Amino acid sequence: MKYSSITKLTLAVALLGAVSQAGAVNITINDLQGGNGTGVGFNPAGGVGQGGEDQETEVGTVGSQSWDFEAFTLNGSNLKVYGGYNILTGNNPYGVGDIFIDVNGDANWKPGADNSIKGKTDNGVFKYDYVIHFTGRVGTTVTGDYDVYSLASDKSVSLFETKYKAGSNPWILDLDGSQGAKKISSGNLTLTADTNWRIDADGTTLTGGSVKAPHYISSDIPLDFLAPGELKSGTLFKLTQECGNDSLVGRVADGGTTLALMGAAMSGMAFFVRRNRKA
Ligand SMILES: [Ca+2]
Ligand SMILES: [Ca+2]
Ligand SMILES: [Ca+2]
Repeated sequence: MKYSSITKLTLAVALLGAVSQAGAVNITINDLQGGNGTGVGFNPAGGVGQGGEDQETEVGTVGSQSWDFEAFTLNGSNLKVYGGYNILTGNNPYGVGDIFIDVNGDANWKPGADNSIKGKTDNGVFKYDYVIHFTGRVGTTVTGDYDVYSLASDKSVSLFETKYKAGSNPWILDLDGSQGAKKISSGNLTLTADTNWRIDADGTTLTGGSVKAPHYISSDIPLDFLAPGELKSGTLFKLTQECGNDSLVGRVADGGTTLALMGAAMSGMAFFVRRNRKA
């Protein structure tokens, strides 16, 4: 049976529609640090929403929207960060951390992996595989430009710790001390502000926004630097601030492989459509 170009195009568009509806998922999981920061609208017992991460900072810290990381979402192979904390300006006096990625399930991301606050540690402790490292850092601000490094899981990669919360460690890559970090990609992240109290994050709800302290939604962070097959169930993302006030953890759930494949299928279909337009 031979399809006409128009039929092929219709099929491709229908598939694109189906994929885009099913594609975006909130992958946030609980950071496993008990309790909650103290503040108006912050329940001492813990946060709300997916992973209990909304209206939540770590115990003993300031609980407020301006310190709250809220969610990681994944759409195909694009990662997004949601938070009341402004990644680009930071929140005086503490700037944003790097986004650490584990692709083989051996990262020691849970509290207790590194109990001390001694300034630096190394990736023999944490075993992350990649890091999205923000550049152009001046004081608490970053430009949104970032470089991506693949990381050796040993002492050849040095990491800065947070100042106050061991359970949120590590903070950022210590580039000067890291022969085992290899630059493989780069990009730029921008933010969109939403001042509504309640917003939708890919089918889940985030709260606490206002004109004074909005929700900041990052642009897509393409994960196409990962090797084929590395974006799958169990792949994990981790982010915090210099103080460690809020730790945000995302992990691709079971069925995530399907999600990633759908992302790949979507790219394939876009190519298919373009080819047919030329014909
Ligand atoms: Ca919030
Ligand atoms: Ca939070
Ligand atoms: Ca948290």
